[in-house]
Amino acid sequence: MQWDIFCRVVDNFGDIGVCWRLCADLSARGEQVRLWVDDASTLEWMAPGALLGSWSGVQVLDWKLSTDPRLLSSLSAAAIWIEGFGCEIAPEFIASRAHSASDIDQMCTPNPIWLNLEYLSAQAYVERSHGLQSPIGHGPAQGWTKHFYYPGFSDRTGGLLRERDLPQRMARFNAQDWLHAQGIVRKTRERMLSVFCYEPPVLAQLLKQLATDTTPTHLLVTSGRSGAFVRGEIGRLNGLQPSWNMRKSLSISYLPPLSQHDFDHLLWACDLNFVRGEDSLVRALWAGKPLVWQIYPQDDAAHHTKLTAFLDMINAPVSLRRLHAQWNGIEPTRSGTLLVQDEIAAWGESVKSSRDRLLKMDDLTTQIMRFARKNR
Ligand code: TRH
Repeated sequence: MQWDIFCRVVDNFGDIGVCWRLCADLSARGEQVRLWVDDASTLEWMAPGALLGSWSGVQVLDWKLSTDPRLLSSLSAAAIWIEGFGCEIAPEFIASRAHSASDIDQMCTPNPIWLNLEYLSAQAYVERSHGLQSPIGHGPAQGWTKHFYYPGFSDRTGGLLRERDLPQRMARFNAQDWLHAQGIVRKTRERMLSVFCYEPPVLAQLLKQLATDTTPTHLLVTSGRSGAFVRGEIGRLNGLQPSWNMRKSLSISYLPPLSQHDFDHLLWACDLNFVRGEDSLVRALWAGKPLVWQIYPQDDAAHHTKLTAFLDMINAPVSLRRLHAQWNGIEPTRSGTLLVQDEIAAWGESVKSSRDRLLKMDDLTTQIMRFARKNR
């Protein structure tokens, strides 16, 4: 089938990250995908080759072209349209499809299945809203129907993105080799922590704890906002308390932007993963290692309820909930230990048992493809 997927990049990497992953997964299953995106620059490192057309089955197109009458008149009609995260398809694009076909053609080329792919949440409303219809009441597509499509963590949702070859990739993975290829040396007894975050208020507290811990720690800090914040906090600590890492228990490596494949490898190579947003959270679940999530903050603090729903879903132990409250600035900063070594194994168990349950569910791509076939 031919798919048109639409993505507008709001900020950060999540919108394009999820849309790209879906495109790549569909193409791996033999589908033909056009990705219309208003800012594709992130793909240069997230999916090397994507912009050059070297991913067979996926064509990346500038959003602006979705209003270009000449291009539109030459497009093959897609069976499915997917709007990523509430972005709205250009009226010109819709009109072109609605007006282009004569009545006879319309019979051969039915209206596209039109999905609005929503943000991931473990909250109860997701099950209620998944699959709801939204009839189009005006404009050239009047009479057509859009469906809300909710990813999620239960059988009554659209599921989670998970490529079919993920278990084989994980089985083949060798952490030591991968770290070595990145130029990272893991010292004996060293615990590896990945850091992908916004600006957690207790980061300096965590750094200080790790610097005095008897277990040596190596932080692998991702590029962009996370790297900038970690560097800033370290600069501040150096100024205030130059001897804060005197014991050298803490080592830090700053990573370049990684491809999505390598981002997975990072999570698989570490003993504990700090992740943020939604896509990296799902990848950290698949990694099956203890994880700490910095949720994307919303102005009305709606993310507090969303965070609790996730922690309930993974049946998080009390100590992990406490750390999440602090890492996300929901609870005021308290002095003391953030990472209690004895507790970390229990955090890993809650992630692993959730992963085992989630692996039994059909993944998002399988479910969308089934939905599309059923509704054609
Ligand atoms: O970047 P994010 O914070 O994205 C956020 C959230 O999705 C949020 O809900 C949304 O509203 C906001 O963007 C606009 O976190 P997320 O969702 O984990 O996406 C990160 C993506 O970046 C993910 O696909 C992994 C990828 N990535 C790499 O491929 N390489 C890297 O080096 C890094 C750091 C990330």
